[in-house]
Amino acid sequence: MIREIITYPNKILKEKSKEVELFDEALHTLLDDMYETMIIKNGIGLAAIQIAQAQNVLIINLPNQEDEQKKDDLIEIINPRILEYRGSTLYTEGCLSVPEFYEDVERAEWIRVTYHDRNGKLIEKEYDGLMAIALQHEMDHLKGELFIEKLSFLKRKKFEKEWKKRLKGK
Ligand code: QAP
Ligand code: CO
Repeated sequence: MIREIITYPNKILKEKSKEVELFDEALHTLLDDMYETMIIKNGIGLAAIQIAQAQNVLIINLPNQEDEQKKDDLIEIINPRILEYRGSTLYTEGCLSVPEFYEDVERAEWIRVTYHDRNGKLIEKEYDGLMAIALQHEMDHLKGELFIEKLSFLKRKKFEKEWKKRLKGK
């Protein structure tokens, strides 16, 4: 089922998500709905809070080297923890909850994480490149944070100006 994506400045996006306790059918339905919703909206990552579910659940589905987005490459992440950060990198980020705005954000370039899959199996992995960036972006959603809150003062001003202009236009 396709769900509605919550957009800025909806206060739901500020909620802190809670740990998943049960790896049951309800969780599987949530993950399936998140995937359907993300794909229809042309996303590569989505956190559950973006469809108003305050649970520590996120999905990431990066395009492959041929630039095709394959469901085989979908990563479902439950209750993630970052154990270690290394380096830093700059990437022009976007977010389905802040449509049509993109800006450079600085993040760690390498992370070591643990998380659970949809069946509750514990996984430990290291990520770099776009996967590391996407995972940090999505994990910020679980804390109630958006990428626009990580911008420098001047870039944040630029965002506020653009957003106000857009509200007037609509
Ligand atoms: C998070 O972002 C992310 O404004 C996922 O009009 C960010 O899927 C992962 C999107 C940076 C890696 C790097 C945004 C689609 C999708 C828009 C997204 C839009 C249509 C954003
Ligand atoms: Co986002």
